[in-house]
Amino acid sequence: MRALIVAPAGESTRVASQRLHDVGCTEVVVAATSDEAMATARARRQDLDLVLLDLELADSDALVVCRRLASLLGGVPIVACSTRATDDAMKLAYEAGAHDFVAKPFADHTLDLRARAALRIREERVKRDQREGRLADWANQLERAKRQLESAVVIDPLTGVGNRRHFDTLLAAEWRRAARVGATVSLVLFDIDNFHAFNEHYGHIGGDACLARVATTLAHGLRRASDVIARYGGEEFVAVLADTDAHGACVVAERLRAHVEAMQIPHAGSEPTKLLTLSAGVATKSATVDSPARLVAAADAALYRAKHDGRNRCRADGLDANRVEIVRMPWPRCPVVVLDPVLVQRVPSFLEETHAELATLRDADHAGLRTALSRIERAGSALGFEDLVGLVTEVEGSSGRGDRDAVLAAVDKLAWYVTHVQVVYRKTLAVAAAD
Ligand code: GH3
Ligand code: MG
Ligand code: MG
Repeated sequence: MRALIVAPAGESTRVASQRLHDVGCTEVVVAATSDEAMATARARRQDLDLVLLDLELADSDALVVCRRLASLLGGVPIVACSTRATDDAMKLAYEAGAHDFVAKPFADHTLDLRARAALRIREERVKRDQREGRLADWANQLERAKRQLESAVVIDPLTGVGNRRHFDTLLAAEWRRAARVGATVSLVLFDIDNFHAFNEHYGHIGGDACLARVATTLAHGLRRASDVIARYGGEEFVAVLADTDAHGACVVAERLRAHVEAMQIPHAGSEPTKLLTLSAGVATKSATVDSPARLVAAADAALYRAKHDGRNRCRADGLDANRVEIVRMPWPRCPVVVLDPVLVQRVPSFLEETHAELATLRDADHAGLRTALSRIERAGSALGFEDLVGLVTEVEGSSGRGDRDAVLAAVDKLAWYVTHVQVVYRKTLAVAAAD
């Protein structure tokens, strides 16, 4: 234990120093002036356990020094001492941050007992801080492990793109969003051609490396932030294309097919190109009248046709993909927010709850509005919807001014945002391209 005595040099200070030694302080530093005291406290703030402060410092106001020491040293107890042990003096010392007060001259054992009690408190505080530090470390480690686990649940480890489970959740979420806004969802199923023969010829390790390369090419070939690629299973991949019609989906499918062919990965067992290629099946359904299962089945049937027609080509449900003209489609100007895939379970319910809550807010009073808005802002910011802050502020500002029309317009704007926002669950790809 280490102590700092702030007191003018003299007999009383020498006695105090001896008593602090006697109660277990292995080191006692004496500072005779306030500057010296602050300098020592700053230099030794990590290893001081007790301060004895004489309130009759000659060079400055001891209560000011007491306050500064208390704020600098945090949990280190300060025992004030003075020859003027009046109620007022004690009250002022406690208010300035002192932990205890001892009258001077020190009566037999008084200082020893008080110093011992203060050191015990200090010891308890140090132990408590260490316990809390350990708990905080555990909590951080747990949080990290939880994130890794959540990520492992949705990311395919071989290819780095989303896995089948992620695809299922994502399609359900996108379907619900598309149903809200009356949009279509397109799906492209890709299947590598003759991959069984590839494995037989180049071995499974070569096959695995090839799958990772194809996944990277497919993921990088997507241009809209809202398009997502996932591993559907084995050597099959799937792209979910939001707000994309059948023509647009065929254009994307054909572009990705061509990208994979352009990689020129040798495939001895694949006729006639002798290159690794893939086939694609495209389907588009309206979210208001169809179902995700029927969308997948239609894409699967189209993929079967692509294989049947000779592989290395795209076929679309109800369309001849080879005759599709490339037309410029206006991209609906929905806000896009890119979020971590681990949030895929939480975000849709947040958006739906907020959508429902906003519908009830048109008749709410100022207080009701504030409560609901602060919940929306807090929950939205925690998930990563940064635009919500500005939109909520706009409603609050209008409400504060008592401008009813502006409040309704701002609530409508907020409702439009949560209805239309396009959430993309994507991690930055870190898949190394293997040779
Ligand atoms: P098709 O052109 O008709 O699609 O022929 P295919 O041989 O690709 O089709 P099939 O579905 O019969 O075979 C898929 C093969 O993909 C089976 C297996 O050898 C291979 N495969 C599936 N998953 C993996 C994987 O994770 N790693 C490797 N290396 N190969 C895989
Ligand atoms: Mg297959
Ligand atoms: Mg195949």
